[in-house]
Amino acid sequence: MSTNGHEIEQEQELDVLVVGAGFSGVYQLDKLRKAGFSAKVFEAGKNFGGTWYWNCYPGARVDSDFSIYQFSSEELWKDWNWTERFPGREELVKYFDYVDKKLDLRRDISFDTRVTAADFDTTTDRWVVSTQNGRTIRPRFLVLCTGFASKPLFPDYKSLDSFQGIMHHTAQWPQEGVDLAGKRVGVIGTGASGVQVIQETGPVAAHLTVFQRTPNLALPMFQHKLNVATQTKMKATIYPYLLRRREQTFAGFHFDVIHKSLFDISPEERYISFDDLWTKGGFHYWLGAYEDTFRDERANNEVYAFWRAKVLERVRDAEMQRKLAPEVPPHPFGVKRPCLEQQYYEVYNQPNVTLVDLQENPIVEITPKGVKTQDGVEHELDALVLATGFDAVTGSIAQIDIKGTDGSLMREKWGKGLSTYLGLTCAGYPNMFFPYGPHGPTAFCNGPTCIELQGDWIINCITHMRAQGKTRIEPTQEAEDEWTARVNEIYSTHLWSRAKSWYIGANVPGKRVQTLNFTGGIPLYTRLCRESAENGYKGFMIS
Ligand code: N01
Repeated sequence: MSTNGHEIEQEQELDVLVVGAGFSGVYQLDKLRKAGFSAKVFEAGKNFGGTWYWNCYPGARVDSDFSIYQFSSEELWKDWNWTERFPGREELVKYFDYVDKKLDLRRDISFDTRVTAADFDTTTDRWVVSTQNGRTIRPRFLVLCTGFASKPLFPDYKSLDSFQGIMHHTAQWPQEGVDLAGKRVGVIGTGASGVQVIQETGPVAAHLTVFQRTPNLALPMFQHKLNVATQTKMKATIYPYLLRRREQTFAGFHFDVIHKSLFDISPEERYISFDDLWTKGGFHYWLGAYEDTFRDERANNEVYAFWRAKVLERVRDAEMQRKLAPEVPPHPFGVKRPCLEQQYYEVYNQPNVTLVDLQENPIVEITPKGVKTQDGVEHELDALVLATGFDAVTGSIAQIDIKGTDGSLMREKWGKGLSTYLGLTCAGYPNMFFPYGPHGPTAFCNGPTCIELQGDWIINCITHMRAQGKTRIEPTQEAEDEWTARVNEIYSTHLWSRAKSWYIGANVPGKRVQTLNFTGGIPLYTRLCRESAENGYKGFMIS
């Protein structure tokens, strides 16, 4: 049998096709197999890791503590030890290798297999899924574990391709690496990717030119090494508590926002409290902040002022200070994702580093030799790093030609306004789920936490259908409209719209600006999902 000229594979009875072999896809595969389903994974990369496979640029590193940024099953954590509080990309790749061996995953995974299209066949209640390398498969369920950052965003500068030196996007960095030592390097973008490349490259480049459009309100990582003895002790005591605590906090970390106003305490107590959060490192100063930080601009200004004072202490030159930590906040603190830095600000004290503020002096074109700015200067470069981010959250799914029951493409449906039910499913697209995607807690949650909570919900749902002898599930339009209205309502009560960020699609020229995430926190999200399931999958049509 053939469709679109592709041979349909023998696995006519496959229960689930999972797309992607990062944290989410690996979790799905293991749990689906344990629940007795047949499952396969198609992965575009040549190895495990998803985002950790592709983002192999210099300095790539996780921004969550080791203890919670991993799978929560004891089967996996009991024999694994990390070497740093915030593990680097190489260590995460090794972790995936360990997980693969432990769970015997590889036999059900096809690497180098990019899914390009999926059509729902209403006569058989199966998806017909096609890949770039000519495969077609017909699973009952399709679980898109494509992550929030699998469609890189390239800047639309005039003659970008004319550059004659080395040029790569951070998310398409060559797996064999690129030696930037001794080179004249330019970096466009100062998001988390840009900051990591800059702090790694500044000390070794002949010259580094940073092209900054918006300063990153970066926070100190306070990295440290770990030893096995400490982790052995933690495993016997606190580990399970830390991992379970993730389900109880706003952003799925082991610490929570402080549920009171920062104006309920004295200025002295506030300063000491800010300093304490700061000293803990990581995201404590952001996701462990007073809750009015994200709703009340006056509270937010206090948080920004403390952040700014800390940064100014570290940067010597007044012009650099002005560009990196301006007196007037570029946007409210924390409504656009800050990143974790290590010696990032000290890089700007080096004589070989130039910072170009693109708000004052925009790029006019890319030339064969480098980057030309409006002041007429041509910044000559050997290498240009595009740290310009992603068509995030929806882009990962919308780039696949997914056709629903009425033949319309998912990207067309979402182009008119994002709508989902529970941030997991869509009306008109039966038997399809997308963990860690649009309208889920995604960008507002630690990755593995979100992936496990949503992943369990999906597997329980499919298990319920098998027990009932059912073959098709999709949300009603009414349930989807209600969910979408709820997501938008929760979003509108906070300051999130006050920064142009990937959280709301504002980073992509022409993309509709709207919330792409559920911003109500993990406890509320999981309660709403659980309530649907406990009420016979309320909001869904099952047949
Ligand atoms: O992408 P970004 P990212 N001209 O969109 C600039 C995760 N992550 O890859 O801010 C000039 O945040 C853009 O400028 P502006 C993490 O969740 C985690 O860095 O839009 N500049 C911005 O500075 C993160 O939030 C880690 O004004 C242009 C930058 O490029 C998410 O992934 C590491 C431009 C893009 O920043 C995305 O991070 C890396 C243009 N035309 C990523 N277009 C960890 O540490 C864009 N920019 C775990």
